[in-house]
Order: sequence, then structure tokens, then C-alpha cells
Amino acid sequence: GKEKWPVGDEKAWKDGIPALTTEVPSITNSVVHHVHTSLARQAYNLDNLGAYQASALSVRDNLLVKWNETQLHYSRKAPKRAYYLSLEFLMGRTLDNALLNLGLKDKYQEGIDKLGFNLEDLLDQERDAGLGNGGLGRLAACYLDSSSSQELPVWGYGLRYKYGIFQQLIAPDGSQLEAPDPWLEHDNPWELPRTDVTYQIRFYGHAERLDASKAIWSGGQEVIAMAYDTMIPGYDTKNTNNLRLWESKPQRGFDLQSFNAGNYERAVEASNSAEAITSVLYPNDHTTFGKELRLKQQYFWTAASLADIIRRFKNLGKPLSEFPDFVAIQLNDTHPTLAVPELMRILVDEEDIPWDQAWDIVTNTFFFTNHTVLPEALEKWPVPLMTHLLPRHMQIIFDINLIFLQAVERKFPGDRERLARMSLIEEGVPQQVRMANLACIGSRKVNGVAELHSELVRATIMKDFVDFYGVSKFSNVTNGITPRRWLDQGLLEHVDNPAFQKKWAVVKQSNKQRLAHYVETTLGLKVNTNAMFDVQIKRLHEYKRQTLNIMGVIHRYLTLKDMTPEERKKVNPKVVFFAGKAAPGYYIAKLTIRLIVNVARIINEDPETKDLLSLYFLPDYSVSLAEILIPASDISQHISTAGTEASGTSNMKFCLNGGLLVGTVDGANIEIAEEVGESNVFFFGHLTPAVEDLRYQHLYHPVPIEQKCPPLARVLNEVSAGRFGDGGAYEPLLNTVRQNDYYLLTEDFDSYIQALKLVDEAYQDRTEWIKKSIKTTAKMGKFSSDRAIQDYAQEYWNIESTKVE
Ligand code: HBZ
Repeated sequence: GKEKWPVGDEKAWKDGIPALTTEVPSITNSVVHHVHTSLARQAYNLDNLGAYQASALSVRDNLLVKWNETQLHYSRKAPKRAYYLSLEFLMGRTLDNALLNLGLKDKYQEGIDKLGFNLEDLLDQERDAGLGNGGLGRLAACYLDSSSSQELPVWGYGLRYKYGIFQQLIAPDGSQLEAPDPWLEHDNPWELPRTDVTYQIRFYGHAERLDASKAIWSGGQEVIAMAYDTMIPGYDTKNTNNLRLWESKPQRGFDLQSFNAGNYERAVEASNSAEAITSVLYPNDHTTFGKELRLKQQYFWTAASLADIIRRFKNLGKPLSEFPDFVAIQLNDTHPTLAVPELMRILVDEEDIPWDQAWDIVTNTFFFTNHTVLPEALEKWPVPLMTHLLPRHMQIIFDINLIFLQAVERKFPGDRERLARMSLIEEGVPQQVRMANLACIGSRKVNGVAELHSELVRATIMKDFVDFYGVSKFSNVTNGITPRRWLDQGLLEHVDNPAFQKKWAVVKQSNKQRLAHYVETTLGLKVNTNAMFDVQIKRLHEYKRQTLNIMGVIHRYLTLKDMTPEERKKVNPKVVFFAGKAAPGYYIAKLTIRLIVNVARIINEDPETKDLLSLYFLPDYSVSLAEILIPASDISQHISTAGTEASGTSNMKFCLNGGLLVGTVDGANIEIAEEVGESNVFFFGHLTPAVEDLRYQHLYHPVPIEQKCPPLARVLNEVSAGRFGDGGAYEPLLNTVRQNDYYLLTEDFDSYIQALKLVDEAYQDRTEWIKKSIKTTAKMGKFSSDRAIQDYAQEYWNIESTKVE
């Protein structure tokens, strides 16, 4: 039936909705309009930054019209919705991607040109939204793009950090320095502050039990969560989803009583501690530090998001028993696990729902994605800290645990060790809450992010839970990436067409020149664009083995030095690029950066070899830098110790851009090889099942490195001897290899060097190489995040596409 118009004259309202600016005249009008009325500037005093801002505001107007329509449409249709809870959304820049998705890039180019500016220069003015550490955060961003593109009713929920991932600088001695990332310094045109969407979030206080399951939580400190909305355009669709990020604010500006009494410091103390919650992204990936502020972030965000989701659900006028029919919530790693006890608290304490019924609602609402099996990365929180900060949640966790362990006991009577392993509480001083166990038992399904990883989840960290629940609760969704941001050239099936091959090579060459131009303007260094480009870009971590790569580079350098000039003439030139940040407290990772930088300084200056081998460490890796590096690669390295990299997603981006992989049999490398053909991937190294035995041997039957792997021993000795500067400085790093070599460099070095030799040989036949490259790109369809998000929508969330007409 026809709805009644809510207020005033319908026609006046409808006529007032801004038309989309899809033609050049309306585009220039809208940009000029924003220059005058939003920026209060004119053609006389407009720089690139101002022109960027006006252009962004103009594009934003288009997005907002669609965003509004989408939200109204979803409210009317009331489909089941999914929510993606992630502490990280590594969005990068927005303008270029928005223009691409809106199909307006050419038109804006023309319009901006008419106004006397260059679109590419304006795009470069935008700061990256770096609200994430690495793969996990970028995955969340790709999934939002795909949700809109697939017209699925999905919202993201996260935190609006004032400072994103730190900016990386390189000190004169080659080591990493960190500086804050003030990404909000200039106005952010892509966010809408929602001063009217706020929730009060409690911390500390006390919980008073009323009966066996219910309690009242009161006292403590209350902080306000305020929403900021970001529009997520889809490709070639009206559907424009929302990313809602929370900012923390003090309850009242400051404590007026203390202020009036002249105690100004005290007056702003509480307000400062409230604001601190969303001040900065924690820069640690794969380790937890048990810091109170981090736990505060996690609760603040999950509580605000749940309150918002429940309020929206209640607008439907349905009973809470139907909550799971209208809401699915995906937990991106264990970071949002407090949503499990928080939803229990709301249902039991505030909505008066019996415990068992509440648990039923909870366990049909949540889904949990695991991103790592590394034991040191599994989140645990000290019980005393949680009791202090969230007393009611700690009670609820103990209650959940008691009931759960009773069920385990019934299924496996008398198995004390099993109970100890499966408990939500790890015994010790202090006791700790195991967040992965809580996320698992609070969720409908648990998934890993690539076939091998999901198998390892079932076989290792979740083994007892598989025994208890059955295997069907534990499955796989192989990660994906959005082809919109990560594909820079069209794919085709003209593999054998020489004209097409030539074009392909031309595109790759111009991408190399773009990268070379970037290196020249940022570092002042000239790059040989006739060389093979070999790239490793990712967070610095021992398990990712950047150390293996730099040892391989040194080995190549030493080999070149050993050659006669005649022999060198036969060598194909190669340029090696590294980029990536190390967690500020990760000493060994930082030392690896320092080694790479100092090796680069020596070999790039060596007249005998510099035309054949050069090395660059590009500082301050980001989404935007990845967009320059990835399309320029011939080869990229994904060389984690087998079984340690859950999936990897940059491997997919490189292949999509026609770069070939050098990799271990790990993560999504395996599935990529299945798609593109094993002859198009350069695999090396031991397989996952061998790793445990090798580590055991290292511990109990160590063999000196000189015996086990002489070429690697020689490399280590050259570093020790100071060939690349202060040798002593690198001893702690070298010792990780010489001593127990946990990540098995000594075991994989020979086959690694062999694989790189095969790469060199394959690159000699350029036509064959180009064919491999084309074929690789063409076969990457599986790794689209559109497929991945449809997997989640169908197999997990049970939601359907809801097209905005
Ligand atoms: O998630 C990565 C995995 O290492 C990678 O293999 C996978 O492809 C990707 C997407 O599934 N994990 C991360 O990026 N993890 C983090 O960044 C992280 C951040 C904060 C933490 C823990 C991990 O507390």
C-alpha cells in the first residue's frame, strides 16, 4: 500500500533532493558551489588541497543521495541484516574508489580539467584512512566494498581512532622510527558526525546478583559513544551501505565542581580518560599486551554497536526471541568477543529473558572468524583486570563457563584434562579469560580464512571443540579481495595473441615506471625499470620471514661478486623492494628493517653489481603505496614457514595484477596455485606436516649451521663481520637463525635459492613469462571478495541481496 507522506508538502520535499551530478556541467557547478559555500574560497585562492576537498564534497553529495535511499529501502523492506564487527577497517583513500564505483571517473576528470586542475594530483592530496594494521583490517574494507556491490544489507561497526597506524620513518642508522598519524588534521569529507546517535557506556562499578542468573550493574564511570557514518559505495549499483565508527566523549564537558573550586587538572581528568579510549589504534599485530585501554576499546565498541543494533531491531516491533531471524553478527577475530557476554547481560539483566533462552539467542546470532593459529597471538585477558573493568561481564563469563563445562563433563565423563583445555578460564597467576574459546562457544559457526588454515583450526586450536560440537560448526571461507581497488588492468583470454601480449607488457612497464617515479620523488633514487621487479610488502614478522628474503638478496650479491665480468653479462638485472611496518615493541622485526636498509646502502653503491642487483626499503607502507607497488611487480614473495600464514591476501592482489608468486605451500598460496596452475607458481620449502618434527630436531638434536646450510652460514658470517655496517648490531637477529631457528630458515634456504633460480630462468623467455602472467590474472576469479561475501551471506548469515531500485 502507499505510505502516507510523513511531513509537509511531498512534492516540495521530493523536488528538493539533489540530482546526481553525472554530466560535466553539473559536476563543475557542484565543485564550484562547494569551493564557495563549504570552503569559503574562490578560484583566486584555491590550491590542490582545496580543489580536492571541493571535489570530494561534490562526490559525497552523490553518495549521500544513494546512501539515504538505501537506508530508507532497508528500513521499509526489513530484511535480515548482517553486521561486521571489526576493530580495524584499513580503508585507504576514498575519492578514486568512489568515482570508479559510481562510474564517474571520466566525467570528473573532464570537469576538474575544465576548472584548471588535474584529477590525479587531487587524488594524491587525500590522506589514507589507516585504521588497521594489515591483512585483517584490509579484509574488512574489501568486504564492505563487496557487500555494497552485491547489494547485501550489511553494516560495518568499528572505532573512529583519532590516530591511525603510526607513520614509519627511517632513522639515519636505518632503524624504524614511529610518528603519529594525524589523518583527521584536515576535515574528513567522507564522514558524517551523528551528534544525535549516542549511547552511554559504563565501566567499573559493581555487579549485584539478584538471583541465580540475573544481576544489576551500576556505579563506575560512564562514557559517551557518538556515531560517525561513512558511506560505502557499491560498484555499478545504488546500494550504498554504512560503516559506523564510534568516538568516545566525556559525559559532560568537564567536572564543573572541581573547575569552580579551582582544581583545573582534576576537572579535565575524567574528560581526558574518556577521550583516550578512541585516541589511537594499537599497532600490534599477532601479540597481545593485556593493556587496560585496549580492553576498554573492545568493550566500548562492542557495547555501543550492540546497543545500536538492538535499537534498530526493536523498531521492527518484533519480540527478542526473533532477534537471530533479523540479525547476524560476524566477529572479526576475537577482538569483539565481549559482545557475547554483553548480549547476555542485556537479555538477562535488562530484558528479563531467562538465561537458557538468552543463550539460545546469542548462539544463533554470532559467527566467529579466526585469523591465526600462532599460539602467542591468541587473545587472553587477566581475570583481575576484567573483574575490575567489567564486573558483570566477568560474572557472566564464569556462569557461561560453569554450564558449558558441565555439558562437556556429561559428554566426556572424568576427562579432567579436557575440561582444563576447554575452560574459558586458563588457570595460573593470574587466571586468564581465553577469548577464542568464548567466541567459539558463543557462536553459531567458526571459520578459518583459507582451506589449509581452516583445517589447522580444526586440528589444533579448536580440536576439543570439534570433538564436542561435531565438525560441521567449523568450516572455511577463503579470503577475497575487491577487484575494484586491486585490479589495474583488464583481463582477457587472448593469451596467445602477440598483439595482446605486447599490450600486456606495455602496461606492466608503465606500472614499473610509475613506481620508479614514486621512488625518485620520495627517496631521490633512480630505479632500473628494465630489471625484474621482486616485491615483498607486509607487516614485519619472524613468521613471514623477511629475514629469509634479505639473506637471499645477500647470497645473490655474494654470488655476483664471485663471478667474472663475462659471467655477469649473462645475468638478468633484478630490483628487490621491501616495505612494511614493525610493531614498535618488536625488537627482532625492527632489526630486520635496519639490516635491509643497510644492505641496500652497500649493494646499491657497488659499481660491479649495482646494474644487476639493487634493493629498496620503501618507508611508510600503506594501502596507497600498495596500489603503486603491486601492479609493478613481476614477482612477489609470500614465504612464511608452512602452516603459519592463515591466508595472505596481498598474494591475491599481486596475481590479479599479473605478478607471479614465489611462495611456500601455505595459506591461500595453495588455492591460488590450484587455480592458476602449479607451473605458474614458484613453490619451495618444507610442508606443514614436517614443521613440528623439524622444530623438535632443532631443540633436541641441533646441527651447526655451517654443516646444515653452508651458503646461509656464509651470509650470516658476512653480516657478522660488518660487511653491511656494524656487524655486532645484528647478532640478536642472526642468533634467531643460528640458535633454535624456530621459523626454519636453515631448512628452507637451499630450496628458496633454487626457486629464485627457476624464476630467473623462466624470466629469460619473455613471451612465455607474459603468457604466465596473463593466465595468472585470468584465473583469479575465485579470490574476489564478492565470492567470499556471498559465502558468508549464504552459508553463515542467511541474508539476501536487497536491491535499491
Ligand atoms: O589476517 C591476517 C593474517 O595474518 C593473514 O594471513 C590473513 O590473510 C589476514 C586476513 O584474514 N591477520 C592480521 O592481519 N592480524 C592483525 O592485523 C591483528 C591485529 C591486531 C591483533 C591481532 C592481529 O590484536
